[in-house]
Amino acid sequence: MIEVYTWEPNANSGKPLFCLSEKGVPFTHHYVDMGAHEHFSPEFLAINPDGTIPAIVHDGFVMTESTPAMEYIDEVFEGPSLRPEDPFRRWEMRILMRYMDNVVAPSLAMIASNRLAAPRFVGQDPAELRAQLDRIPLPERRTAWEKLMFQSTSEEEIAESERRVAEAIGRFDAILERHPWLAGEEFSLADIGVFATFYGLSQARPAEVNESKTPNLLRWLRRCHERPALQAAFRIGRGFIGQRAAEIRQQLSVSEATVR
Ligand SMILES: N[C@@H](CCC(=O)N[C@@H](CS)C(=O)NCC(=O)O)C(=O)O
Repeated sequence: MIEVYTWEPNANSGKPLFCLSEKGVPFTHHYVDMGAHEHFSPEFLAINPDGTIPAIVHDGFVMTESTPAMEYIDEVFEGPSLRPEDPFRRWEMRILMRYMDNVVAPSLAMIASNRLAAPRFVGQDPAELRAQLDRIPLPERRTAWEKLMFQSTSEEEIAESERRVAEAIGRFDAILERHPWLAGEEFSLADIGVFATFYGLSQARPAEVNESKTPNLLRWLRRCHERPALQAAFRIGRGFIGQRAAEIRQQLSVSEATVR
């Protein structure tokens, strides 16, 4: 039996959900409400002491890193293979997932959280904020939250994150000019890893991601959004990411797949 603890089908939480859906593997889903700080609750910390999501538990074996967890799922369960057979393509898949996890996703998260989360802390009691920080187990997450809570992210840091995201958009568009999917001719975990964070890019960054500047990336986004398994996975959760995904499909003229 496989149990998956995630927030909405978005970013790291989206990865195992998209992967399991693509493979057609049944699983038990537990919603962890990040807005209510449930990832720092004693119940969740007993599963993942780092207090990060997702967590995936297979027959008692706990996985807390979403990218290796996807490789595990692909290896252990039946269903279509999501890793290229060819060693070079598999290497490319892994390099792209690493680039996404280490460089691109943290940059996008920094930009989004400074825009959306940081303003919410203005005027709040500093002692209360410090108490909230004390509950965060990982020092790097604590530092990131401290910067948000006390608005101390520098303009240079934001600019560097913007530069990294712009570079990634160009890099992915160039790769997708050569083949339909990120690691070659077949859909793979690299597509899931990037799509989980990039699915809304044409809506969030229309000046950068559009028909004239990034035609290949846009075609790929449409191709991903068309996949019935990804559409189905967007329906997991409380609905607000699912609603957003539906709006993006409409904007991209992607039709709704038959409900499975
Ligand atoms: N390397 C981990 C990262 C997990 C992670 O950072 N998840 C975010 C949500 S996308 C999280 O739990 N953040 C908690 C926080 O910032 O407090 C993975 O890939 O699973």
